[in-house]
Amino acid sequence: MVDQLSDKARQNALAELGAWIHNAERDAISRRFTFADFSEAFAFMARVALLAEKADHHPEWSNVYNRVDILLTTHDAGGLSQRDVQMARDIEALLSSD
Ligand code: HBI
Repeated sequence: MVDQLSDKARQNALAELGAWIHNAERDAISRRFTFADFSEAFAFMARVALLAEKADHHPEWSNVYNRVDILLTTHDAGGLSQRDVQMARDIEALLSSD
C-alpha cells in the first residue's frame, strides 16, 4: 500500500515541480509537453512508457499530434504519492537529457 502525500509533502513537491499543475479535484499533477512534430512526441511517449513499466506506475495521458498531456496520480492511494513525485522528476530528466 502506498500512502497519499501529507499536506507539507504536497506543498514541497508542488514547489519543486513548478511546471506541473496541481489538479485539486483529483489530487493529481499534470503537465502539457509540446514537441516539433508527432514523431518527437511519440518518441517521448515511448520513453515515458518504459519508465512507467519499470516503476510499475502509469500515467493518465493523451496525445494530439505534437502535444502530450500527462496526469499523474496514484490510484492505490487515492491521490498524489511519492511515486508521482518521482515519476515527474524522471520525466523531467528525460527532457533535460535530450
Ligand atoms: N499507476 N498511476 C498509477 N496508480 C496506481 O495505483 C498504480 C499504477 N500502476 C500499477 C499499479 N498501481 C499496481 O498496483 C498494479 O498492481 C495495479
